[in-house]
Amino acid sequence: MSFDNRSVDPAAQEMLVHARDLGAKTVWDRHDEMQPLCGFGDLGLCCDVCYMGPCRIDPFGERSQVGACGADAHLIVARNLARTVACGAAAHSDHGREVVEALRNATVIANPEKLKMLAEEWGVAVDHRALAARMASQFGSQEGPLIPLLRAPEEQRRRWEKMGITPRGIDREIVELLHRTHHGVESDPVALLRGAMRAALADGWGGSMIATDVQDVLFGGPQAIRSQANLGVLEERQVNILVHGHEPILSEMIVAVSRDEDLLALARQAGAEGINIAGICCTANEILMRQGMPVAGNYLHQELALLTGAVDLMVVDVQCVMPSLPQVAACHHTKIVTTSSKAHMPGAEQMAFDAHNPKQTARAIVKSAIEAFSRRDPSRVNIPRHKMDLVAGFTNENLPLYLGGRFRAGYRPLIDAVAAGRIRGIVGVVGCNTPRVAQDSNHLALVRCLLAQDVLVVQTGCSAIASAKFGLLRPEAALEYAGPGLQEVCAAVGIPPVLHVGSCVDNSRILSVCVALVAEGGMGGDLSELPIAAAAPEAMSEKAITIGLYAVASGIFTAFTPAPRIAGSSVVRKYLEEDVEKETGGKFLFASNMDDAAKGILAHLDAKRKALKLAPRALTTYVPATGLKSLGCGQAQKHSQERVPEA
Ligand code: MSK
Repeated sequence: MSFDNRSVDPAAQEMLVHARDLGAKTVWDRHDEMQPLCGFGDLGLCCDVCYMGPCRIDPFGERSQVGACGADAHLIVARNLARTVACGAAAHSDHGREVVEALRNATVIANPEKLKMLAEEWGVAVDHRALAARMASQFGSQEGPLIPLLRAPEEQRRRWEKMGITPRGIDREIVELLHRTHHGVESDPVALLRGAMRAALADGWGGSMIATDVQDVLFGGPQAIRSQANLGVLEERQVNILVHGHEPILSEMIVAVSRDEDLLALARQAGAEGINIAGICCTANEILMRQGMPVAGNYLHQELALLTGAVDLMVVDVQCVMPSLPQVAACHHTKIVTTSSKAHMPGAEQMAFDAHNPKQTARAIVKSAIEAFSRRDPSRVNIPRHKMDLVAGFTNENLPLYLGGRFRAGYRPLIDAVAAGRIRGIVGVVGCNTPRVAQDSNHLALVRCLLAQDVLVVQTGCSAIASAKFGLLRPEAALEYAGPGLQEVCAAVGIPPVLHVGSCVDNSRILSVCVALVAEGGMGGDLSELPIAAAAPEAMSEKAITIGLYAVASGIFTAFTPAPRIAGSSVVRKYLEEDVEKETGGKFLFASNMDDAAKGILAHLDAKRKALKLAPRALTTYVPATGLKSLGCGQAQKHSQERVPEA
């Protein structure tokens, strides 16, 4: 049996065969067992907001068209979506709160220059405790506007003011949105969607942006760095520790103590040649960006990594961690360790993270992994050999240097390349994996298609890991995949055609790049005028939906697949795909396949170029979006695969 409809990654396909041989169930098996998925839920038409229900609206119009309280399909769909957005914003923002707390307690600051820059911006003394206190105040602020919001172009802020969606405080917007979805409060679906945008903006320009800034202060600003990705980074003869989740506070410390001489000696005593730390999901991205630590995989790799039998311990904190991990780990000797007081897991060992003494917790975790290594059965180890070189570590702060060199540092070279048509536009491709689509297939199809059309791609999260596994983060990828204009730019400055800018909270770095492009001049007055777009080709988590919504609220055209559960409401869909553009300048494209996503994005970039009166053609070739198929960009659909669940 072939598993190529589950993943296009050969390492994953190999491990899925191994999982079958071991009799282990993975997310794909469980997803298949869930078929058929609930049709009402999928359309967003099931309402469990109050306890008269759950009510459901018949999409065929044969039974009741309103719930017991009188809520119609549009209100029910909008309310469900709003609750999703509130949860996504809460997750990111609570991450921000945790790292602000860590900043307050910090004894070492890795990046004093950024601390100084932020202290100036936030109007406090150059002292990490003062900055942490001011940042913490943003969560409970009642009046606003949020301080980082002032980074947005004036025109963008004017739009938000006019719509009444300027975030006042991070917690306030999340709480108010949840209140408005309570039974019998907000009954206007469009007003609710605007409220959801307010909470999403509090995430993107608030919680997430604060998280990124604080992490840079605490652990250092990333620089371009080489590493490797995929399951082949696991080491047969070393103690393998996988870090998984999102907050880098403990994982940074685990990386540091794994170099302690006494722990290395302990590992040698146990028969290991060393200690290998690798990551999954966004924790992987955090320690990759700053330390160059290898990436074992993205979201759908978390169970597969355990099945190798080579992972001695997986330590998790919050978000995107499957509750199935202890059952999968039980196939081998692998320990699962939880560390957050917010995320316990039956079957895992809890080693509570002591914020005042993270080193002690990190050392205890490494010792536990060494102990587990001594119980590893080498005859049952099965590590796929697949791994790929990559370059990561780009940020809005270091890009000007890479683009212009020390003597011409700035965004002007990038703007000039866009203006001349060598670069057709810039697209942020972000987000998760989902078992609804063959793993990585949509990411790769879309990214390769955009590169061929001279589009510079910036990536975060599991999407960046997908590209990493397939070699798109190597500078040489420009020669292999980019159109002639983009190729020329990448060769001149020595960057890959796909820039990895970090984890999910680091989508704020993409916003900051856009702000810098507007500030540099010559490309319009707000984000909606730039030839830019965003895409989430394999969206899975609630955070992805919140990110999509703050991108749209920030004026960015956003292709989103699979669509959130909104098909049950023509009103919600029309607002998000059409009407919102008049208000924020951005809108969604809910494309069902990557050809449509690519065509929509390219048509949007071309329209923005035309409005800005930029050069209508690239130096060598310029292909209108309609030429996609004839140029092989119709490959997008060939390579992306909607997964057909197995019977
Ligand atoms: S980890 S939110 S699966 S990108 Fe940030 Fe990946 Fe999506 Fe989680």
